[in-house]
Amino acid sequence: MASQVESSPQPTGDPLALLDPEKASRGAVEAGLVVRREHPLNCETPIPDLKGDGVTPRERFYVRNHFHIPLIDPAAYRLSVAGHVERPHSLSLHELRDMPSRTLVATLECAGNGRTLFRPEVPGEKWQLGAVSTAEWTGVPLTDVLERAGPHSGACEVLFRGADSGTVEGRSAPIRFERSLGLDDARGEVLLAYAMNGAPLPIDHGFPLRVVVPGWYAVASVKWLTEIKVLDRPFVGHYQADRYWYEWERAGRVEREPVALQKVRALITDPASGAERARGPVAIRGVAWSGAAAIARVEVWIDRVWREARLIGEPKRGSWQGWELMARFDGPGVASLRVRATDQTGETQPDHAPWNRLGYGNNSIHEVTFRVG
Ligand SMILES: Nc1nc2c(c(=O)[nH]1)N[C@H]1C(S)=C(S)[C@@H](COP(=O)(O)O)O[C@H]1N2
Ligand SMILES: [Mo]
Repeated sequence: MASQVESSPQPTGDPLALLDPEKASRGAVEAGLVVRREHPLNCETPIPDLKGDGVTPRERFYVRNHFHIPLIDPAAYRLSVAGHVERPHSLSLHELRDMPSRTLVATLECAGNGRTLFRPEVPGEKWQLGAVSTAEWTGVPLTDVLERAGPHSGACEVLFRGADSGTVEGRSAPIRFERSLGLDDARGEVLLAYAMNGAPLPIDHGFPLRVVVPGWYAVASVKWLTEIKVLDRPFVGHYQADRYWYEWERAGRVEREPVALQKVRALITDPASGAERARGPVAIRGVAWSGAAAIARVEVWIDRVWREARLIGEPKRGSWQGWELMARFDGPGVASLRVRATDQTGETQPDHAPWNRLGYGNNSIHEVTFRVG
C-alpha cells in the first residue's frame, strides 16, 4: 500500500515499563558481574572472564546504561526508518527476522573503560578494566535497511534512537539515548542485531533490537533501537555533542576529537593481579584488540625484555584475539608483567594514555603483579 509507505511513520516502540532496578542489579550480582552502579545498572565483567578463545557468556557481558532499562513488547514493536529518505517505513520484528541475516563476532568496549586509572581523577562511571566483552551478534545489515528507505542526496548522517530516556546535565527536557554515524560509516559493517550468542538479545543488552558497530567504542551501538532517522545535517544531541569527545589541553589550547574507533589495547587476564603461582613455568594469557585493524603483535615485558606472545586464532578486525606466553619464574618474590599490543596499522599502546577531561580511550599499557612462591 503506497500511501502507507509514503506517510512518515510515527515514532514507535515506546517502552511499556521499566525493568525493576532492584531485580536487575540482583541478577547482575548473582551472575558474577562487578556492579559499579545500581541505578541505572552499570557493571563490569571480571577480568578472568575475558577470554580470547570464545565469546563472553551473555550473563557475564558488561552492562552500560545511561538511563533505566526499558521493557519493550516484541509483538507491538516496530522499527521506524524515516527522515531524509525516499521511502519512510517501519518494520516489525517478524519482518526484520525475515530479511537476509548476518552473524559476526564483535567486541564491545566502553569508551570509559580504564577511566579510574587516569590521574588526576576524572568524572564519569568508575570503570576499571572490565567494561569490555565479546559476543556473536546476528541481525540485519544496516545497509539493507537503508537501501530499502533510499537516502536522499544530501543525506549525511544516520541517527539511531533508543527507547530509554531521562534527564541529563545541561538540557532542560528529558532526552532519549541517541547517537548518529556518518553515512559512509553507516554503510560499513553495521548490524541491527536481534540475537546475541545465538539467543534473543537479553533485555539489558537492548532487546528486541540494537545496533552493533564493530570496532567502534560501544556508545555507537545503540540498544533498544526504535528509530532510524536519516539526517541532512550533523546531529548535535547530548551524547553526540556534549559527551564522547576527547578533550586534551595542548600548549595551552583545548583540542577536541570525537570518540570513534576502539584504541589498540591488550589485557593480561591470567595470572590475575595479586595471584600466587608456584615457581617454574607460568602460562601468561590475555586478550588484545583494536578498532582500526587486526592485531599484529602482542609483547609481554618480563625481566626487562619484551617477549612476543603467541596469537591464538585468526587475526580479525572488530573482535578481540587471545594470546599466550609461557615463561619461567624462579622466585620466591613478586613478579611484574606488562603487555603491549600493536595492530596491523602499526599503532601501539602508550605507557600512559593522554589524560583527557572526560576520561575516554585509556589504552595505557596494562601491568599485573603476582607472587611467585
Ligand atoms: N539505548 C542505549 N544504548 C546504549 C547505551 C545506553 O545507555 N542506551 N549505552 C551505550 C554505551 S556507552 C555502551 S558502552 C554500550 C554498552 O552495551 P552493553 O550494555 O550491551 O554492554 O551500549 C551503548 N548503547
Ligand atoms: Mo560506553
